[in-house]
Amino acid sequence: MGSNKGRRQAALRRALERMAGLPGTRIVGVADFRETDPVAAPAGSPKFINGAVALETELGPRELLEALLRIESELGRDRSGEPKNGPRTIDLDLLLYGDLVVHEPGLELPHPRMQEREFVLGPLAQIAGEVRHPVLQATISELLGRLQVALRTGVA
Ligand code: PH2
Ligand code: MG
Ligand code: MG
Repeated sequence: MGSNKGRRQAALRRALERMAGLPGTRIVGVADFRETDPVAAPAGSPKFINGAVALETELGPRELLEALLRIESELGRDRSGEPKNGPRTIDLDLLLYGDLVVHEPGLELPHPRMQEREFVLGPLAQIAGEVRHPVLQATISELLGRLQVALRTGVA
């Protein structure tokens, strides 16, 4: 979850409430919100608040993705005219869905860039550190450790 426009914390909290209200869905983990510097975003973009949430759900991956996109628009996200990675009131990305590997238009699982992004792996490691990435075959904590070394040594 991320927000870098408007009332960022409030948007994340409202998104959590909406996710908890989805049919057949409950929240089983919520990472602390944290402020992060924008990555791969237009110059001068405001800082983000990022978080991560673990859900148990009876919704399939497509249904869940559609539900997340619907929550984004209900919370006021307007994608029309939004530059690529431009400021957004709320961004809800599906990172993992169990061990599922999917490459379909509009749905990629695991999220193809999650291992390159500290703002993703940091919160995710807090709630799912021992979960294994089904393609990279490393835990989220291991991926975070590797990324931090790469960022420190300038290899990334
Ligand atoms: N999301 C992006 C691009 N860059 N940077 C941070 N810090 N946090 C994000 O959530 C984020 C980003 C695309 O969705
Ligand atoms: Mg998104
Ligand atoms: Mg995103």
